[in-house]
Amino acid sequence: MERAKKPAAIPVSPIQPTPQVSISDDSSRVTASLPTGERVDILLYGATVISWKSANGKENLFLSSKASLDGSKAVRGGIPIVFPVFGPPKSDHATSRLPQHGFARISRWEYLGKSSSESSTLPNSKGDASVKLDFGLSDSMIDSSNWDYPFNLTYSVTLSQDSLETSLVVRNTGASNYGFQVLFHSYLVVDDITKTTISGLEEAAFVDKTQGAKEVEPAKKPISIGSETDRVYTLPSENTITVSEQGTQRYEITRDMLSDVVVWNPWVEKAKSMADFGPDEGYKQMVCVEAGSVSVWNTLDAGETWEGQQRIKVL
Ligand code: TA6
Repeated sequence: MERAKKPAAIPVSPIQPTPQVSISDDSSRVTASLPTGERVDILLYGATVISWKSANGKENLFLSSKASLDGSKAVRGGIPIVFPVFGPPKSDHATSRLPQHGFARISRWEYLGKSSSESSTLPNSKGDASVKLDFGLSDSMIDSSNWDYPFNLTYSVTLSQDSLETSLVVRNTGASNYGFQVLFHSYLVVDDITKTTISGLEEAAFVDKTQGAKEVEPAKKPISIGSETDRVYTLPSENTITVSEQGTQRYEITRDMLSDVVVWNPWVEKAKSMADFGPDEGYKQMVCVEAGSVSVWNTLDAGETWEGQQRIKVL
């Protein structure tokens, strides 16, 4: 017999799909994906992002076909972390015994965990819109014979539906101050470098490393690339950088506390000269647009903290 007054069913919202995070069986890499299909892969070696795919499966980061992914050397591609020195070590400085671009990209970081955004309650929501992965590196984890300044780094990678954010927190855990440089060495995929332009730098002076670090006045026009290009632009973090192809915007890079932007393409000869750069023609499908703070030494007093961040949005 039916009960006279059966209580109404309790409305239960459908379980929202959530981001998935996994660690490889050999504990060498962390993978995160959103319910909508975006995905990021990060090696614990160097906390190097080696792949960032949009929901349609399109790869946004260039990774050399000859890149070492076994921890034997810095990864040629993705987003290597440059810290505490950019470029060759400076002879008269605390970084003088470090390798080019410092130790962060060639150290094994630890995975600290994940956090995801609140599930969207909007109708037809596709679940969590982002996931943040944290990684840590400290002086106890490196060979301090070449850098004996106590530090603690926390590197965060946030995957959202239309962007990837990387941020670095630097803590001086020692008793004396020191200076550091930092940069996210992002290798972006393009279809054809000869049809690519970079805007947002028109008003910025730059140092041209292909001309012996010559200081060059602002070009007053978007950058196009037709030869080896290796430039350090200095401009306020508020300026957005846009990478376009055949007039269509492809990436937008915004920055916080990172007042330099390096633009690099090795072109034919330099690409061939790098044993881990492949294929030889690969320079046609990539451009490095690197947000950093490298034209000054960022000084941290004992106990102080510094944070810098970039966001690469796919347009
Ligand atoms: O960011 C540009 C740059 O400093 C270039 O001068 C070139 O050396 C590039 O980095 C790659 O450096 P790497 O040490 O990874 O070979």
